[in-house]
Amino acid sequence: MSTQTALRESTEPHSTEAAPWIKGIDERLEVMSQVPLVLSTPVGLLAEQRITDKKYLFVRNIQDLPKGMTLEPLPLEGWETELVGLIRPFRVVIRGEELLGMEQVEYEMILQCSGNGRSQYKGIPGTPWNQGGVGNVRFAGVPLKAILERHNVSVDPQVKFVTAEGHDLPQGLERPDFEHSLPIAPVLERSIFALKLNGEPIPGIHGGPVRLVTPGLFGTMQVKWLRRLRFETAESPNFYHATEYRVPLSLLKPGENFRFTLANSRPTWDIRLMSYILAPESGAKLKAGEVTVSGVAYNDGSARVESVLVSFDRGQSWQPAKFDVPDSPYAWYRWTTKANLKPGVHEIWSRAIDALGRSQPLDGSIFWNPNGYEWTGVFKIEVTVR
Ligand SMILES: Nc1nc2c(c(=O)[nH]1)N[C@H]1C(S)=C(S)[C@@H](COP(=O)(O)O)O[C@H]1N2
Ligand SMILES: [Mo]
Repeated sequence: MSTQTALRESTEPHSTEAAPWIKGIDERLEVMSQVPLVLSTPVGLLAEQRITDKKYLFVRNIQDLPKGMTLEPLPLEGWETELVGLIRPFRVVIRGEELLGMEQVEYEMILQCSGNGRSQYKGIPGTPWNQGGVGNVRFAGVPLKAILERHNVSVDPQVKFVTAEGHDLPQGLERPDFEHSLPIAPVLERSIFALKLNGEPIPGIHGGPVRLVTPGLFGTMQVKWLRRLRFETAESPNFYHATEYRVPLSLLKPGENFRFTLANSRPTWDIRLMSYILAPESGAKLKAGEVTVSGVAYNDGSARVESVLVSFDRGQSWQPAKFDVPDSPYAWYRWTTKANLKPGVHEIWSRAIDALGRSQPLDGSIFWNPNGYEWTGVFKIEVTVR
């Protein structure tokens, strides 16, 4: 067995033995793994509010931080994050307390695991995400740029990536530690040392007291329990960055073998265009007549979502949904539409299109990739009308 295979298996497994429920989290969240903790949100719960409450927000740990297994905040006092690498001075320590006195910015934004929707690609190992690895939240904190300025840090022009590490450690010695490299441009433009989630100190389970947050990027890039940032010329060769959480640059056939290299693949950085039907839920039984269908849509924030189309006849015809444009480009758009449904079984599909002409493929499997990331296919539910 190659090392690579051994490592791949180590990320799947997930123990399902009972562990104490985290106090305050809604008990309808589905446990996908106990160790490390992975909780998925039934999508119907997301329909209730524009901002996803912490009690409904999905949890995706690759590594647990023992003291972070709580919905309560962790103390900011004494928390330190170091900056190292190709910077001058060559090592700078940022203390939690100093961040409180600095100007804060807030982003309403999508938090979404890049493995969300994985179970729709057929036959892929790994956490079998349905569609519950997503939420729309507000993260607030201090821009990294302001922190660099305050400490008179100069970043070498050769720096292309910032690699972020958390205080969490791998579950076993045979496993590598989790980290990710982010491109320097969005990091300097919009990354924050986030201190707050939805207006309150970030809960331990969501990466408090300090999390590196960069709106527009997938969840895995939002490194929790921030311990260190490395300013580097190259992407990290770390397993979670160089093999996992990557997609091929070319389209593959489902099941095709692929050996990831840094050159033939890219990290799951930018959030993919998506739409969801949140109500009714798939499997619902409805009364014949007028039915209201509602959901959300979003992309990476680089262009407006221009339309959300809904089909009741498996894509033969589409009707435009009404939607609100959020103030933040990184937040989700909430949409709604109505239709008259006759008795029978109906599929309802939703599809977003953005200002860059990007759209959700009718068959999402055309983006099949070995680890099943970045599902971007048309969202489909089935309902029974009586
Ligand atoms: N330090 C650290 N950061 C992490 C992780 C982790 O295991 N350790 N999991 C990542 C993944 S894969 C996702 S999808 C998001 C999930 O964020 P949440 O648990 O707050 O919902 O956190 C990311 N940041
Ligand atoms: Mo993730």
